[in-house]
Amino acid sequence: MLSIVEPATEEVMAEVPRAGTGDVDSAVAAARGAFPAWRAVAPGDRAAIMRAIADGIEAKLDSLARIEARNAGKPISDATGEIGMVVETFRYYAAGPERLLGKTIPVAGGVDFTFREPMGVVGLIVPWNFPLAIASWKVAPALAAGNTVVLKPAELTPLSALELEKIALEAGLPEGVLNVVVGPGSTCGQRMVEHPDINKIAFTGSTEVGRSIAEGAAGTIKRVTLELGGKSAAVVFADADIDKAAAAVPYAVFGNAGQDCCARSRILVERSQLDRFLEVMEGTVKAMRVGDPLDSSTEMGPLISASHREAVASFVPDERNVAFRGGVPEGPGYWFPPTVLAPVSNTERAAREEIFGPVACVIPFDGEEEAVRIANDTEYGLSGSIWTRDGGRALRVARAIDTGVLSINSNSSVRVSTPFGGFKQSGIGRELGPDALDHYTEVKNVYYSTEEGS
Ligand code: TAP
Repeated sequence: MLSIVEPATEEVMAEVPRAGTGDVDSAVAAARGAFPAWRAVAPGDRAAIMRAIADGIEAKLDSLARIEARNAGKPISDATGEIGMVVETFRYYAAGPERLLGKTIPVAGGVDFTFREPMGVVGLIVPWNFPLAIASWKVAPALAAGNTVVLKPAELTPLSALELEKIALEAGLPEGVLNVVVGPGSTCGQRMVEHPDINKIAFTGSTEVGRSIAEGAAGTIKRVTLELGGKSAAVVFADADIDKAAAAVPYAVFGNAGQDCCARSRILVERSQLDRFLEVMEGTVKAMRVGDPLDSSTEMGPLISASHREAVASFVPDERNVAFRGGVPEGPGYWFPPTVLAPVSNTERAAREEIFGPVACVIPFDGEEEAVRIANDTEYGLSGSIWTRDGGRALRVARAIDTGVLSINSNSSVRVSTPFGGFKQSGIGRELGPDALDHYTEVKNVYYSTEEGS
């Protein structure tokens, strides 16, 4: 059995059976068996089942949010928003089955047209930071396109995925179409990657594991989409509303206790406004409410585990570079205070590696060219923000930064209807929006001869 721990209390909140590679094989066999019938379900009927799943999740929104808040240690207000997004994601992709449109292409001697076919069995591997939200970004388009699914949640946070499996069955999803396997990545995840009967792997997690998945998938030429790490920049120009930016930007690093691939953990501030920016930011960070995830006023919870807290702490070995910090509760829980390092050079370890915790690096710059150079001086390219009142500059810099998702005068990263994913070592492919369906279908081209007698 696998003990599921609540990071805010360090207590076991549930025990679940732990799968091995044989369970992966059984899940793949079930998914393979269910595929012909599921792909043949009429598009309107598939859409109706997707909508029923959304309704089922919505009916259990409060209990799912509570599971997520306790198991992932995230504030209940965030968890409630995330489960709301899961509902929205299933509703959005419920339109998918009836919109998998092909093309007709002018050719000589006949008619040529394309179909968007399901891939078959898709293996979905997700992390612990946004457990059900990230699972839904994959499960919903995969099912909409007519695939069957083997879903592996992170061992630390499997409870909401197990609930989803039950809700989907109650909503009318046929047996075998969605199969949740709770087991370690090193065995069960690896088996999925190598399994000859899985046609595609969609993965969210670290760049290191993403690399091993790309290698493992090569053996069977599996399709692979990867959503990986980030080291994104919030670029604050001197002409921005500095007070507004300094009050907002901390939430783009300390949200989800920094365990967010989109965290803008490098805060680039134009040198002439550095002092004012830090002054306002300090007030915001010190006032941040860090504590019980189930308290509706909490803004930041604990880290996911003791070992992860150790990894985060290694980026702050002493107080030398610490400009200021927020507070944490006393007692049990994997707490780490919101911490701001300043001034930091972009060559330092804390500015180069993904910390995945509540540690922000404030990096001064002089002028637009240097801002773009520093923002791009990273192996990652997932998200980012630009804070300025100059519209032309906002668009110039947005085009110049090599990253998949940018927001101007905002921390926003993810919406159900817009594409999300990374440049460079932050990943391959896009989730959400209309683009995601492309990643769960193969294009088939058919030529029909119109020659006489054919
Ligand atoms: P990982 O250690 O990469 O784990 C992610 C998932 O992969 C888990 O389900 C894990 O299983 C599984 N896994 C581990 N080793 C595997 C292997 N060899 N083969 C197949 N699967 C394997 O990441 P994490 O620590 O959970 O999450 C943090 C990372 O995810 C950060 O780098 C973060 O940036 C990234 N992330 C990215 C995004 C996007 S959208 N780009 C979103 C969230 C997080 P177990 O944990 O159960 O063993």
